[in-house]
Amino acid sequence: MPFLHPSISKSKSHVGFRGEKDGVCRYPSSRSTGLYLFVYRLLGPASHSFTSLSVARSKRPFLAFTESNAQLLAFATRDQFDHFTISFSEGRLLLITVVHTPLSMMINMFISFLLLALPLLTQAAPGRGPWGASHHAFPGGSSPYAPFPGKYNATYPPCTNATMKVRKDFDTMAPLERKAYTDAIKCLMTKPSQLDQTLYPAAINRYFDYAVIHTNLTQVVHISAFFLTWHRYYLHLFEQDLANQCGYTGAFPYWNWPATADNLTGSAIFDGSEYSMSGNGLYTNNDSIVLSPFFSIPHGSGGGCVTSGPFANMTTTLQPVSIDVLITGAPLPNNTFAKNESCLTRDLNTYVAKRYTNTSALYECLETTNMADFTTQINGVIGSTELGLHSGAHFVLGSPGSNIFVSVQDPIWWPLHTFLDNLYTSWQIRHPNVSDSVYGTLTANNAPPSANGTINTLEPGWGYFDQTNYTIGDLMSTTSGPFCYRYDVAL
Ligand SMILES: [Cu+2]
Repeated sequence: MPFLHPSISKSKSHVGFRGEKDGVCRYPSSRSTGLYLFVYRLLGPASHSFTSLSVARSKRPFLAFTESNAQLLAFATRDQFDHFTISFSEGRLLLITVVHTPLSMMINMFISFLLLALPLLTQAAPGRGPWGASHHAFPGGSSPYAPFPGKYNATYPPCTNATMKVRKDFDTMAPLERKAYTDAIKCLMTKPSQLDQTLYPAAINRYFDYAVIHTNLTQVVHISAFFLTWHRYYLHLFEQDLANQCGYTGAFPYWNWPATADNLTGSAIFDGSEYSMSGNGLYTNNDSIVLSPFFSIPHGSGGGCVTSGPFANMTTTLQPVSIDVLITGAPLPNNTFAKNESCLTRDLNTYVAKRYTNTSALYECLETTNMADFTTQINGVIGSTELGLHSGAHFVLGSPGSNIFVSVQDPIWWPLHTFLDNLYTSWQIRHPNVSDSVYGTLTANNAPPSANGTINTLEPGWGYFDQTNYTIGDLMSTTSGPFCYRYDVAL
């Protein structure tokens, strides 16, 4: 295989380059839309390994991969950079791909499979490499991946019982407090979007900015090491936004899945009154829901537009994205952020609620003793024939709430995920010795393959809502750093 000097070859759909000698490659993204950047080190004999790599960027740091043998070194989505510069020396077998059309999906998948096959075709790289655990692989500490200096939390006031907020079960909140919460969400839907409307036409207001940012990062922050802490901070940002933009200072509620599983539409959260989170969708005679060739579930009792409660006749804009995109690590389809207006739909599903989000499933999850088992109880195993607790809660809702990419459009998403955060928090309290565990890699379902996350891994950010360089470890305690809250009842 010939190895090229730093060079760039560009076609309509794909830009890739690889190099073996010192050099710099620069590629601007300013005139392109839908860009995804993947930086790979191809596995090969150690004598040909890189001695340095730096990625300059002007918007967000790339995810850092410092473990040896890491195949995917960096990955960035379109809103995380506006140009990048790669410089390397004594390098070999580096491949950078910039992807921005549907054709690219095939190319990138091909590259991923090639990478998986490479260790078999070449001598495996030894355990120690230039990206071995040490940060000293980046001389002078100039690496964008180096830990940021100083602890951010010096700037936060101490969290005391007096300042700690308490998050509550939606069904136990006073009706007027529930209505104040949904009023605040509706207020956020009247605030203008801050996103580029040419890139994100679906972002019709500030509320949908949250949905778009979540969609854009879905392939990094689910079924990955970031999942629990990224969502914890994302909830926190939304809670703060309800206060800052819309004056809501009440409790940030959760949807108690097992408590409502037996009687969804009879519970305060789904009864369709003005004090609820809106009720079921109108009944439509849908087919059963096929999750894989071996796994389908009966449809729920709705399926059509939501016509009751605070979110009656609400408009959604993002159409569902296939779960295959998450499973394969393919780029998001080009039309992901197109404005596809429709009514908010729900298909409340008692079968799923009783089967996957019942009380015994909850305690089975809480009693797991390590993060790997906890994660499996929450999310199940993609492609298997069971759902986890959290994935089950999403499938209680029907579309769009069941779609991992675009579920944020249904406002019930916030209480749903707040309960997941309660579950995470309660598990941490029950298992203090492993409460700071991290499980998973830096890409959803490890596609494309990536390194394991650690407490020192930088979070991928929350779009424009927050650019702070938090590590996973920074977001593990609900009573330190940026957080100061607890739940009314520990599970
Ligand atoms: Cu999510």
